[in-house]
Amino acid sequence: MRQLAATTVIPEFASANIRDPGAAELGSLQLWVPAFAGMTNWRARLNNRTDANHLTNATGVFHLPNCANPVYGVGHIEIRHGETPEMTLKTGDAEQQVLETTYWWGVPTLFRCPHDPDLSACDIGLVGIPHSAGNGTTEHDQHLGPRAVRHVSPSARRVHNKFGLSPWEACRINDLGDVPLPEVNNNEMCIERMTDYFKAVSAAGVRPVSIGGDHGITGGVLQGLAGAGSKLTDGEPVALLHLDAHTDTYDQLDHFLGSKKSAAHWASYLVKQGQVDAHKSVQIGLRGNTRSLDWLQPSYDLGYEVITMDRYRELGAAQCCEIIRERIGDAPVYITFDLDCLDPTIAPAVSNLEPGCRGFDIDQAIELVQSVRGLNVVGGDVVCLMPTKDQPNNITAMVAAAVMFEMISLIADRLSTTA
Ligand SMILES: [Mn+2]
Repeated sequence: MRQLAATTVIPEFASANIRDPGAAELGSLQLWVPAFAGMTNWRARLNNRTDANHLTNATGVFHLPNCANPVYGVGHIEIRHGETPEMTLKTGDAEQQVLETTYWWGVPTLFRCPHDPDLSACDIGLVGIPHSAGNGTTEHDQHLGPRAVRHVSPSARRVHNKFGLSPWEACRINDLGDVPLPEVNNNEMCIERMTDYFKAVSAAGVRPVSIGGDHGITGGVLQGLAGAGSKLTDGEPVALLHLDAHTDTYDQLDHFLGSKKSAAHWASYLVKQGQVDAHKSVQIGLRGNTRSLDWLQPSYDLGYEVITMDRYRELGAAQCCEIIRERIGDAPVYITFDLDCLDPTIAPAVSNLEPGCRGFDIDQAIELVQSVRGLNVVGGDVVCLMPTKDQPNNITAMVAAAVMFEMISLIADRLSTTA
């Protein structure tokens, strides 16, 4: 959140935005001012005017159509020929700004972005995928994840200090809403619905950051987003940066508790179908569920680079980041973040807790996510949040929002530097 003083002077205003009134007695002047979250209007006046009449003319109220999004408010003001166009812009609503950053105030959207399902209206689309049937026979309530993150994300950080970036100002970012999944308990139908949805997202060139949902959603998302016919990846499979306690390549199981394209299978079938290039992909943080000693074999067979939690500790973070970047190269990257890669002390409300071996702390996980900075990140998801385990303080939902913010910032950073 950019802090605004009660009065903000915008010096470049003078040269950039004046239309010289020329011979006319009155000319007009347009204001283009960045809109910040919390701003509903701006008041402007000309500093050098003293008489009341002129002041009346020179005071405009600029209604910003959209508070949380990086649009520009447009105002109009009359100016006399020859007048010094130095302006003072006053923020009318410091109190409004306080309200906008309290999570419990207002109608909750993801990061308080505008809810707009129009795919032509954004560069980055935030999407809820309320799905549990890919793993839900044992772990219900992952479908409540999007609602839980909408609840807390207005209080998430607004700027990325390390990148020196406000993603909301750098890109058009909207909450597209939820993928409609009326066949709630029919996993295969839901996966098809997701695929159709993300085909449209890809065709629009929108880069999605989703909140699940069990990990089965990644199958639905990437069937739509990547591979043959994809506009977003130029027909290519994606390189996957996959942070997880589990391999999700359970090829030895024909189905997982009745689900075929399940939370345990997506990382396998996407490779076989050509939406993921395992030879450019990395699975990292694996530490469970080790019921057999050959638990990693399917991932090796598929061609993944596999970095277990033990190997991560052996190699160290810097070398792991190097392996990731080298492996991905200039391929389109998709980041999938299973919250169970984090230690349960940090993310207690996940579907499949793995307490037997320490997981990542938040700095370690975010360092790995940031390792793809500058690469062609086409999207990401955060999965396996179980809000019903997240009482009393919503900490896992807040962590999920923090990871989403990293993905949003990576994409905004790339788009604003390559634009
Ligand atoms: Mn997973």
